[in-house]
Amino acid sequence: LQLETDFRLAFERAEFLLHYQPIVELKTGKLVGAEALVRWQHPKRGLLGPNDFLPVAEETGLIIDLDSWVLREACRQLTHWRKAYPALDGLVVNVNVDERQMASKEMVEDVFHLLQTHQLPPSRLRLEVTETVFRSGRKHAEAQLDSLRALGVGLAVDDFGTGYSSLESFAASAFDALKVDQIFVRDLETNPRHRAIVRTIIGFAKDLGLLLTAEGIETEGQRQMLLELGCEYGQGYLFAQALPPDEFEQRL
Ligand code: G
Ligand code: G
Ligand code: MN
Ligand code: NA
Repeated sequence: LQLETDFRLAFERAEFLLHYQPIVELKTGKLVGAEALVRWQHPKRGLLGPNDFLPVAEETGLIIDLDSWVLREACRQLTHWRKAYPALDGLVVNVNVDERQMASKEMVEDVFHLLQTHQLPPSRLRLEVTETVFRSGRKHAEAQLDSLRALGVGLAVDDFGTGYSSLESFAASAFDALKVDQIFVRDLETNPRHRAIVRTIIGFAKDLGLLLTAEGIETEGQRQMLLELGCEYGQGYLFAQALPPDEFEQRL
């Protein structure tokens, strides 16, 4: 409960911040994007990661306020980077969106206003959602996804392969990207079953014209194997962990 009280105050005290994990082209290592990952600079407990406070945020419903803040902050940061580094014109920032935020009435309008306010090309923003978005009702979720796609923002399925997705949800969905979950990447070189799954996901993404990013790449061997299998983009400790904005800038 203390954590819940602290969490409410954290907004006023501006204790949340975003770190950015580079997303690169696997073949060249070229930076193409970044995933925004939220952190909480807690006055007593130090720097907390999402696993420490997302459960509280979800239970209390404050996840909607948090995700709104994250979306706003990511757009502000991206706009700043675009002005300061013209070479970053094509950089895409990925933002994680909780299923409850996805379902909220204000979501589509918020995104629309942020894009307008910052004069951001919509394709520079990609929202990551897990397959649980469909849990609250397929019709509503699909309508929300369609509205967001109509704005021109990217939509990625996060942690792909671990949810209870039916392939049916891709038949007519607005998703334009997939993120292969790190559990399949971790032992790609030693587990032929995971390799088979990754190969299948890559073929699936290719056939449906979806952009594919592999997560959790930690070794050069994994990078090589993903390249051989035909995966174009990736993120992971091999390239960089999630970095504070100033450290991210140093890599530009
Ligand atoms: O940064 P880390 O790898 O610890 O993130 C752990 C989990 O927290 C990931 O599954 C990620 O999707 C989730 N997460 C990180 N930032 C956000 C955020 O801003 N909003 C939501 N809803 N989830 C986030
Ligand atoms: O949103 P998502 O569930 O994909 O969150 C990504 C999470 O994975 C973040 O918590 C991030 O810190 C973590 N992560 C990113 N790269 C690596 C990696 O190379 N190895 C491991 N073990 N975790 C990673
Ligand atoms: Mn993610
Ligand atoms: Na993921």
